[in-house]
Order: sequence, then C-alpha cells, then structure tokens
Amino acid sequence: MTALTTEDLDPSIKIAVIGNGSIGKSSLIRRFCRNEYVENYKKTIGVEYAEREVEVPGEGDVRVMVWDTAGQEEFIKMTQEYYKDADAIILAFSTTDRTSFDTLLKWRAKVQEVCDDIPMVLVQNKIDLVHEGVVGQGEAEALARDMRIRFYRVSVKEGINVDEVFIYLSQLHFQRSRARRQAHAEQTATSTSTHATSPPPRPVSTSIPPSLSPPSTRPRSQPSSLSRPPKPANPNPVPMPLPALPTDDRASESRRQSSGAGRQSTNEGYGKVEGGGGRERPQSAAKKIVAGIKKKLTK
Ligand SMILES: Nc1nc2c(ncn2[C@@H]2O[C@H](COP(=O)(O)OP(=O)(O)OP(=O)(O)O)[C@@H](O)[C@H]2O)c(=O)[nH]1
Ligand SMILES: [Mg+2]
Repeated sequence: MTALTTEDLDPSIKIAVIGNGSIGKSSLIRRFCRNEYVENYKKTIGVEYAEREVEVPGEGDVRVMVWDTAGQEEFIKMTQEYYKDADAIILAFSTTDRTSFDTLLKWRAKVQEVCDDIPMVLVQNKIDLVHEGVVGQGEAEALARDMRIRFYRVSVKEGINVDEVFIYLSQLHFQRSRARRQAHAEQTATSTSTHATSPPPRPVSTSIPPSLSPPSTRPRSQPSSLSRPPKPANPNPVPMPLPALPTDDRASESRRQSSGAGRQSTNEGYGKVEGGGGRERPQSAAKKIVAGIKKKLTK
C-alpha cells in the first residue's frame, strides 16, 4: 500500500492543448470548461488558462486546469514553457486543415524536448465538416498507433467527444502516477530491508563540513590521560566486514584510511563488529588490559 498524498485528497491535473492555429483549441477548452461555442475566430496570444471540476470515474471530483496555447509559430518558444509544467497533453489537428495534420510530429517533438514520458492524446477536431475533410480516418488512426496514444474524433461545435478526451487523460495521469508511487515505495522497501541486514554505517565525519556539524560533545584535542586507550591491532588476519558506504563515500573513505586519517573511528567500527560477531578476546585478557590502564592512570 502506498502512502496517502495531497494528490489523493485534492486531485488535480494540468493539461496543455497544442497544435496549429485555427484548429479549434480555444473552442475545445471553452466547450469543456463553460459549455459554450463561438463561431468567430480570435487567435490566442501566448497562453490562456481555464479550469473546471469534473467527475472522473474511479477518481472522484478532479480539478482540471487547462492551458490554451497559441498555435501560431511566433509563440512556440513561449508556449513550450507551459508544456514543461503540464501533467498531460492534447495534440490536436483539424479535419479541414492538412498542414495541421502534417505538422503533428513536429508538435510532439516540441513536447518531447521538454517533457519526459507524458500522457498524451491525439484529437481530430471539426468532424462535423468531414465532407470537406482532407485527412483520411485511416491515416490519423495509423499515426496515433505509431505514437502509441489514443485517438479521439471530436466536434467542438456539436459537442461530440469533448468531455471524454479530458476524462480519459485524467484517468491515464492518475493511474500512471499511482503506479510510479507504488514502484517507488517498493524500491524504498527493498533498499530499507537490504540496509536492515547490513551493519550500521560508521560515522564518516569528513563528509560534513565542520560548520554544519552538530556541536561536538567531546573537545577536539583531549589531554592524553583522558583520551581512550588505543585499541590493540586486530588479531584477525581475515578482513572484517565493513558497513556499506554510499558509493561516493567509499572512495573518500579508502583515501582517508590510506592517508591515516580517521584511524580511530575505523578501529571503533571494527571493535563494534567484533563485539557482535563472535570474535571477542577472552574476557580475562580484556580485564587484564583494563586493569593495566587503571593502574597507569592512578600513577
Ligand atoms: N465547424 C467547426 N468549426 C469549429 C470547431 N471548433 C472550432 N471551430 C472554429 O474554428 C475557428 C478557430 O477556432 P479556435 O478555437 O479559435 O482555434 P485555435 O486553435 O485556438 O487557434 P489559435 O488560437 O490561433 O491557435 C473558430 O472560428 C471556431 O468557431 C468545430 O468543431 N467545427
Ligand atoms: Mg486559440
């Protein structure tokens, strides 16, 4: 089970609509958000925004935020900024405009320049004008298959298939983000259980600049009489298992050890592993060492 996120509590999706000018992008959004249709054409300058709450089967009420981008060439660089932020893309063309179909791959390339694998759908608008059509249904379906995306035939004017496009994209987006979260949670669980069986990591003090370190409980240089006695050299000739370090730290740790720095913490590490690993010296020997130290200290 994955953790609950704000996306579960307040589901929303950002969709950008792209494609050549005058194919009906603004009309599609106006129909979806306000259920209105306007006959006269007024080109979009830059980017416009609209939103609507819609019930998405399996997801409940979803806030759909839509970016209406200008299809005119002069605005492409500017509108591309908005795809970057989108969760899904509607790639649209018009039944009566051959160029708008022929440039679809170019539009998709613009998306791929700025987005990773983003949910997308292909929309053919103005199917009420199919008698004036210049794009065959077969070739549009073939293109959608090549792009591996779903294809919708829409008439904004007649209100055909408009909500369906937005609802499908919302479902796709939420399914994918749930799958991603679940994969991430499984990956985290696997790496946590791997770490649980490894020995605890040794402190690598050199990885934290002194200014960021928590204040030390021990002064840096201590009088020799209070410093810990050096541990005896490891009697075991077999290399002790060292706790796994993050990859980057391994190199610096081996440099640190070969330069002699941090020896004491290395010994402490070995000592801890020894204590739990059944390689302890006989207790009497240990007692002798402690007694010797006490003797030295009381001199
Ligand atoms: N017959 C018909 N006309 C439509 C349809 N959808 C939009 N139109 C008309 O197409 C023209 C262009 O529509 P817009 O929505 O402004 O086109 P756009 O893609 O936003 O254009 P830009 O803002 O320049 O990128 C308008 O006159 C609309 O009335 C439709 O489904 N059928
Ligand atoms: Mg427009």
